[in-house]
Amino acid sequence: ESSAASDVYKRQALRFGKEVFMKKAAIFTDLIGYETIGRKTAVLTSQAQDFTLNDINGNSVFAGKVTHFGVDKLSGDDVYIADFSGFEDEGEYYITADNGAVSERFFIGKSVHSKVLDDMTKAFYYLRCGCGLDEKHAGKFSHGRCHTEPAMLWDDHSVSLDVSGGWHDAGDYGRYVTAGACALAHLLYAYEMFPRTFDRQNINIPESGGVLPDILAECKVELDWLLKMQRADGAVYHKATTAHHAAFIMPEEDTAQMYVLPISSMATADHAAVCALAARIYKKFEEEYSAKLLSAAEKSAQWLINNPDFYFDNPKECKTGIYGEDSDKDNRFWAWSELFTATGNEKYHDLMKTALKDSFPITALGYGSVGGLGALGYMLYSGSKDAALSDTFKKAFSDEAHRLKTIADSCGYGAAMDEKSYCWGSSMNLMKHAMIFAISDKICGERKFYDYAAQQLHVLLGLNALGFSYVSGEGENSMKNPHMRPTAADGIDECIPGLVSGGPNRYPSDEAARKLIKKNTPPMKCYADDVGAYSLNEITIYWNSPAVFTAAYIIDSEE
Ligand code: 9MR
Ligand code: ZN
Repeated sequence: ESSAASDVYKRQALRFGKEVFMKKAAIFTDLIGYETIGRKTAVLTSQAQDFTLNDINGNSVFAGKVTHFGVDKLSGDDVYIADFSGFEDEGEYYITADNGAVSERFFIGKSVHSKVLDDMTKAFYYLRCGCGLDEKHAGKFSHGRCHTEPAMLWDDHSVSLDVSGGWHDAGDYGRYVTAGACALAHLLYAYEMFPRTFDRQNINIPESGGVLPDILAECKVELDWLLKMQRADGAVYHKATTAHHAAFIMPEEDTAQMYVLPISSMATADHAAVCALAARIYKKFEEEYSAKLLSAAEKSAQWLINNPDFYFDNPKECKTGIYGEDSDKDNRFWAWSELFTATGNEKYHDLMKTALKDSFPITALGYGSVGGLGALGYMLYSGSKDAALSDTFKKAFSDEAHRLKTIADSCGYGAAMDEKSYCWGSSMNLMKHAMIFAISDKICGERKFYDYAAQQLHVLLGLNALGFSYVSGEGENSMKNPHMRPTAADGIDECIPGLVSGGPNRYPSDEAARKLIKKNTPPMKCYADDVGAYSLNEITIYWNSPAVFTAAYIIDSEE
C-alpha cells in the first residue's frame, strides 16, 4: 500500500463522533460511490482551493477546483464542493484536498449501488414473521418461528384468528395494515417500473430461483398476511399486535397474547388498493394468485361502497403503534384508482373521479397520505383513461419535483429536505422525494431530475453533515445500533445489513435522543446511532421500501 492509501485507512479508523476527523479534515461522499453517469460531488466542511481524485495507489486521476457554497442552513456547515462529474472511469478512489482533507474510499462504476439494493431488499426477509429464518438464508441471523399462536379479536376474546405471517413492521414486532400496504406499493411499483433490475436479482431467500423474481416472492409474504387480515364482510383489521410492545427479546421469545385490533376504513381502502395493484403485477406469473388478490380487493371495495364514512377505532389500552389518520379520502381514491387499472371497469373510474372532488395531496407517497400512489398507477396505466386527468397528475408531480429541486439547490449537500422534513423517519422523506424526482423523470420525461434523485441516495449513504451512512452494513461509517429488537437481542455484534435508519429528527421525542441531542443542533445533525433513541434510529419496512425504489431507479437509469 502507498502511504496515501494507508493514510486513508487511518482516517477510516476514526469513526463517527471523532471530532478531529469530523471537524477539520472531512470530505463527505456517498460511502458506496457514484454511477459512471451524472453528477458526482463531494462536500468539504473546511476551506480548500484544489482537490484531487486518487486511485487506491495514490495516483491522481482527476483534479479540480473546490467551490465555496457558503453556509448551509440546515446543517450549520460552511460548505465547499468538489465536483468530479467529468470523471467516468470505473474504479476505487478517494479524494484529497490541498488543505489536507481526505475522504473515505468509494467506487465509481456501473450498478455501483446494486449490493445496497440487494441488501435493502433482503432486509424484508429478515423481518419475516411466523416462518422463522433458517441458517441457509439468514446465516448467523437465523431464529425460530415467532408469533404463530392464534390471535384474539380485541373486541371479542371468544374469537380467535390465524393472522400469522407478514413482516414485522419495524423495531417492534407489530404488524400494521396501512404501513404494510405502503411498503408493498413502493416495492411493487419499483418492480413494475424497473423490472430488469429485479429480474436478475438473487437475494438468497427460500423462494429464490422459483417462478417469481425475488422481490415479488418477498412481497407475497406480506400479501398473504394482508389476505388474512380481511374480515368476512370485506372490512380489514387495522393491525395485529400484542397489547404492549415486547421487551428487547428475540421474536420467538415474544409469546404475549396477540390481538387483532378493530377494522378501519384506511386499512380497508389500502388493502383494496394494494391487492388490486398486486393482482395486476402477479398476473403474468401466477394467474390463480392474481385472481385471489383481485377478489379480495373487490371485497374490500364493496365494503367501502357500503360504508362511505371514515372509520377508525384506536383502543387506548393497546399501546402499540397507532398509524392514525384524520381522513380516508386519499385512501379511497387510491383504492378506486388501483381497482380501475386492475380491471378497466368504468365503475371504478367513476368512483375514482368522484373521490377526487375531495382535496388531498395528489403526489404524497407515504403511509399516512397515499394520493400519489393512486396517481402513479393511473399515469402508468396503458389502457384507455382520461388523458386530461393523467396530465393533471403529471403536472402535479412535475410541479412537486420543481419545488423540491429548489430546496435541494439551496442545500449544500443537495438534500431536497426543508426544515420540517427532518422529523421522525426523515429518511423516508428523503427517499420519497427521490421517488418524486424519479417519477418526474420516467413519467413526465424530465431527465434533469435523475441527478436530483441520485443525490438523495448519496445523502442517505454518507454525503451528509455527519458523513454517515443511514443504511446498516453499507459503507465504512454506517448505522450499527438501530432501535430494533432482534439486532439488539441476538448477541451478535454485527447489525443485519440493508436496514434504513429513521434518520435525523429535529424534534427528538424519546428520552435517549433528548439526552444525546444538544439544544440548537442543526436539523441535519439531530441524529445518534443509539439503540435507545427510537425517534432517531428505528427502522421500518416503509423506510426501506422507498430506498429500494430509488436505488432500483438509479441502477436502471444507467443502462
Ligand atoms: O413512522 C411513524 C412516525 O412517522 C410517527 O411520527 C411515529 C409516532 O407516532 O410512529 C412511527 O411509527 C412507528 C409505529 O407506530 C410502530 N412501529 C414503529 C414505527 C416507527 O417508529
Ligand atoms: Zn414475528
